Amino acid sequence: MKRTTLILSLGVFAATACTQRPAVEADYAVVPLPAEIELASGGEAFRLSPDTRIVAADSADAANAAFLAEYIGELTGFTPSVTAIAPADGYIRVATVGGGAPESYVISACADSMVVAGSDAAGTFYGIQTLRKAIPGDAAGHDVLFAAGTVTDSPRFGYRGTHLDCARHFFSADSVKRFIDILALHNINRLHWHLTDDQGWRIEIKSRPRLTEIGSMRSATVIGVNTGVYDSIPHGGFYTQEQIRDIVDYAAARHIEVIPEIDLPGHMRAALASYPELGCTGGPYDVWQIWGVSKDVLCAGNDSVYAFLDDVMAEVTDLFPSEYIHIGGDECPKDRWKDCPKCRARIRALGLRSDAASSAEEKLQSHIMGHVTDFLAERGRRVIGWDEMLQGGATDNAVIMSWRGADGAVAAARAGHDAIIVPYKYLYFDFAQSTEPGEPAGAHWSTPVLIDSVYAYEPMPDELTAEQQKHIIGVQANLWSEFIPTYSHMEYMALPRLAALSELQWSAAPKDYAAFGGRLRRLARHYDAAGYNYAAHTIPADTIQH
Ligand code: TNX
Repeated sequence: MKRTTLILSLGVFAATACTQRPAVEADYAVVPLPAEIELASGGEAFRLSPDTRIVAADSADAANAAFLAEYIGELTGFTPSVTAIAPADGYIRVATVGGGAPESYVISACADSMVVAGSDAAGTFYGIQTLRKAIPGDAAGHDVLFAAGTVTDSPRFGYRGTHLDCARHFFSADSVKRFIDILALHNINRLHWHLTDDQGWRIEIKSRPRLTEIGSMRSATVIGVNTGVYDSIPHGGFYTQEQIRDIVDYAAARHIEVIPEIDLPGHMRAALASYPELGCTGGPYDVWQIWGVSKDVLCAGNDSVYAFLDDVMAEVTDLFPSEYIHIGGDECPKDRWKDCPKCRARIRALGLRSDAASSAEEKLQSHIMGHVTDFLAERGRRVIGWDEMLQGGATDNAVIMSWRGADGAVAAARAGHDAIIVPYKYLYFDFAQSTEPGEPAGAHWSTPVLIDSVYAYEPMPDELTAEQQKHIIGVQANLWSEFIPTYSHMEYMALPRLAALSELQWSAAPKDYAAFGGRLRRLARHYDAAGYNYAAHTIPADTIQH
């Protein structure tokens, strides 16, 4: 209520006190909703105009300030200059001041100036995102009035992820950068980059050139849901190591860590097509042209497979400085291992026996995952794996990504593992976003994921104790690409559901779908300004009588 009154009075101010240029009013209630917005009633607003300067004292602040200048330029048409010394008034100071929770910030506004103060460089960046989103998306040609007051904010979860599958369909390096910009707009700080799968290998590995020479190209793709009819159009592409370094840097500048996924020991058919000796039968294999779960997986009894994984991971860790490396572990049928003399011998040599909890083959999978985990641990990295990792027993330090529901996260947290919440019913954005006729299709094996159910989802399992809940380190949405062949379609699947995701990840406020709708409608003007492709019809309409 207080806010509404103030905005009305600002309106009067805008009409009476403005100079020649018309002004629009900023609104701090953005997506995701900041923890505290306190307006100074009666305080005069700060006016952002072409005369405004951005002040940054050092080079780290200047990097953040450059983003703010660019965002203001995109929205208003004028790009403020960045200076080291503050003028008497009419400036926005951007400063990382230390203290406070990680990634937190305070914005304060008064008539003379604004300050965006972060606890760390990421916090300052999120303050800038809030300031940016507070500006109406259709502010072109206008000054902007920021109500006097304070915004104090920090995130609920430290790991705020989105996954992008570039293996089933390849998206260009420029598209991936555009996607990273979208993540930044939503305060998302991890890109889980799915780079390898049965249908394509997308990361250049210099010591194993056939992975991209052969494995990055499939000669045709099945039409629809494994209909038996093929399009006879070759599909392929991969990221060179140079492109990958560039993407990692681009993301890091936006405080996003790129976590690569090399999915193993299943989902490896593109690698098997490149190096058939890595499979139990020796092939031949093709880069898969259909969807689903392939029975052909890496042979876990073959020493050269372990050497292969070491070689791949050596280059992966060289390219990606991320704290985590995702090593998959999902959907690995054991059919081939059961019949393979090398796998049988390895099971015997390791003394693996089936018991009530897991089969000998599941334990063999834990063995190969453990090998990679140890290799990565020696290089200071932690692994993330899909919740199937729990089946044969996961290594202590592994983070479990719970996709088949929240049960995997609950089991993981109880066993002392960190976990990330990604249940497909709520957070798989490759499912359609509405039930309307004509809704662009996505994955088909579950029901559509509607934005209101995403928003309403509470990610923290309440069956965990407070101590166990500390193991739930974050929340993520996944965008698989079997049925999403173009980047533009992918962007549409992501938006606006990423807005609801970002509220789960960032905000601890009680749910209020109507209020979220208002914030989302304003955010959608930013989508328009940036030219993003999004499902506008899923945004709740404004039902309040004005
Ligand atoms: C399940 S989630 C998969 C993916 C598919 C996805 C399609 C997971 C670990 N495995 O391989 O792409 O469903 O929705």
